[in-house]
Amino acid sequence: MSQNKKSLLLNASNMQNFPIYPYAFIQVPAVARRLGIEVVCKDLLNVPRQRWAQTVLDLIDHHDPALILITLRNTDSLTVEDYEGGEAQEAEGGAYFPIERTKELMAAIRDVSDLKIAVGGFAFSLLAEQLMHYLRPDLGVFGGGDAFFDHFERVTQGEYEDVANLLFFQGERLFSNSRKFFPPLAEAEYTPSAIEKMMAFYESFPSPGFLGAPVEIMRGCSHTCVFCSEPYVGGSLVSYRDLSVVMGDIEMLVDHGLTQIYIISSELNPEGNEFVLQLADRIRAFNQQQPEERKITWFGANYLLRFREDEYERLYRSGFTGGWFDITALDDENARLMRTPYRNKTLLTNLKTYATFERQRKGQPQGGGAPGAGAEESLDEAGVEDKPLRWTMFLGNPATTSATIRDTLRTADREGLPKLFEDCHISTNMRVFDYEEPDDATLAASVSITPDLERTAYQQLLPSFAYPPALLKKLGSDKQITKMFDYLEKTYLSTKYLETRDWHGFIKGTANPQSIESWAAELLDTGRVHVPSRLEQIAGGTASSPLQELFSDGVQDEAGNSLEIPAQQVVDMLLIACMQAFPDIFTWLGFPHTVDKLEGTTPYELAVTVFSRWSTQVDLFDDLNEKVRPLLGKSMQELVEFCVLAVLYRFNIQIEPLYRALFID
Ligand code: B12
Ligand code: SF4
Repeated sequence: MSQNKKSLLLNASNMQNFPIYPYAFIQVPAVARRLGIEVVCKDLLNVPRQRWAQTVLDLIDHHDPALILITLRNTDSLTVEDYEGGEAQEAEGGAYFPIERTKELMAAIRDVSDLKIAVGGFAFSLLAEQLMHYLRPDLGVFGGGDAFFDHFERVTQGEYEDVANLLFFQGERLFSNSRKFFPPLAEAEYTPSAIEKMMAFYESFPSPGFLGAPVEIMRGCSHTCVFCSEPYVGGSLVSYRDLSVVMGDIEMLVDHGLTQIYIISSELNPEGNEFVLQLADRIRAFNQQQPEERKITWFGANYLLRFREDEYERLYRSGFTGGWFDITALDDENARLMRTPYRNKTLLTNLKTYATFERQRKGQPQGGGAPGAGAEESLDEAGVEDKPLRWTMFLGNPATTSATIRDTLRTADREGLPKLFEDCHISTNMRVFDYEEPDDATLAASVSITPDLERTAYQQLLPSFAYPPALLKKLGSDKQITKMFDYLEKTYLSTKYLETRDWHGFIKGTANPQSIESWAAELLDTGRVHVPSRLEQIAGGTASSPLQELFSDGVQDEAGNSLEIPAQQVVDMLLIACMQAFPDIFTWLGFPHTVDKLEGTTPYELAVTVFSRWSTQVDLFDDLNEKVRPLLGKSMQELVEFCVLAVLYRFNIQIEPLYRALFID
């Protein structure tokens, strides 16, 4: 009797609001194909759950498989916002619980079939033993399925010994065979029919759509960052794929009209830049020989921030469109505890190189013209997106304390980083898993979320998030941590806060036309102010109509122009005149007292000044009032108060007692 060499591969772990064609649907059949085994793939995302059993039955009737395979890609989304807050409640199809969906799929299969079920995939591998008990499949496969398919015939006959990476039950006892990390496939992974199926999937899921065809170039990572499970699942030895094979897969994709490639690896450069630069050169050489519609662009999942400017040029000239990098903090102690491969000595230079290069690429000011000028291809071919220049940090990690943040803010400011980035994103917490052996403090600071979206004590099979224990103690709740990081990322780590200034709202909330007119008149009387004609107009009442307009209900003037700029001009004018009239008061406050100083100050510098003397805004204003009362009349006292508020608002300084330790040792 000839051996049945077919199996079904199902996926119930896709994400409703972020569907991707699982790369396992390309890789698993490719590994099996070498041994003459056919794998038929089916993603269940667009099949209603009540029809899963029937769908499986139809597939079994049609294909007569020997085994049913399931891929479990993600344990959860790793993002707490997907489980808490309004959006989670309203998520189409419910919040994202792929382990639960996979359990439901197991039950649906068991309802209609006695075939053995084998579960594998990244998430399964991460929690293999626990998931064997929870899902109760017949077999589990850790990591690569190479040995599983090498011994497919034996496995289907129930002979499991010596099959690397296999987990199975005998009675109630769970056996877990020795583990082996397999390198990426040495042969082509794609076939024309696999490509067609992938594109049919994206046709049925237009949003967010096709992000690029995945092509693996290397596997494993030699680093051990605490927040990352990739070395645990992929191994600590980096194995490289032959670039000719990689290019073969890419060419096949291009032949099918797919020119957008998603390069798969743990990092593009875990052991140095040379390999990925060689890939860039190969792609560039390929692109040079292609007509426009066949030139490829490629995105690299993650990369370590270790490229020189000329190396970035080499990458981007080949159609590279970027990737992510994972920094925890600008603090070596935190980096050491989180085991990241970054230390400030080189990280700061590399961050600046990155920011400078990106700014040039986007044609923003900051040295030089567009890089690559005179090069054979313009970098613009890589597609210069109009997104803000952003950096990200895993600052909400278990090792973070107030001191970590203080060092990070101080270093960022000293190095001028906030001015280089238009945005910053800080992860406020970290997904916890048992394999990392979290300490008691981390476990006590962890929350797990049930499928009913209730919080419960830590259980790693549920989406589980640890907030920094030291910050929880200091700030009192995870909400406060989120609020604080949101504030820091906008104000002290990027220029984002500038976009959120609302000067029209500010002036309406802190002054009125009469007060402004009398301030202007009194300022002129001091004789110490270099008077802009507009201030004279305001003082003389001739500007009263535009001034009245600022305080009307609308946000636009009669001609339909925004009132934001006129509002800011009036505030600036009053502030500058006030600094000229009463420089001693500004000096006493430690605030800038000239235009140059105002423009040269950073939010961080001002925050340090403020927090070195006051912990609340009330304290600051009490002291200020005491200082100015004997010196100035009522109206000028109010003006000074208005100007101090304007300076605090301009730099987005929030004088919260809890934030003091982030600036002052
Ligand atoms: C590229 C990538 C993306 C890209 C995908 C682009 C694309 N076109 O495919 C994008 C950015 C879209 C993405 C999105 C997400 N991703 Co992602 N992604 C990756 C990355 C870097 C590679 C994924 C990949 O394709 N790997 C190759 C595949 C095939 O590996 P695999 O699934 O493990 O399968 C192998 C084996 O397990 C085996 N196998 C698989 N199944 C089975 C079954 C059987 C029976 C057998 C025998 C064998 C077997 O065969 C494969 C070859 O060895 C990984 C990290 C990494 N380096 O792996 C993260 C990773 C998988 N992503 C992750 C996450 C969390 C997500 C998101 C949930 C993020 C989010 N909040 O939106 C979404 C999920 C989207 C979705 N619908 O599933 C996490 C999952 C961690 C976890 N604990 O669950 C990872 C591990 C990143 C990380 N370090 O945390 N991702
Ligand atoms: S270097 Fe990257 S892939 Fe490697 S462990 Fe750290 S985060 Fe994970």
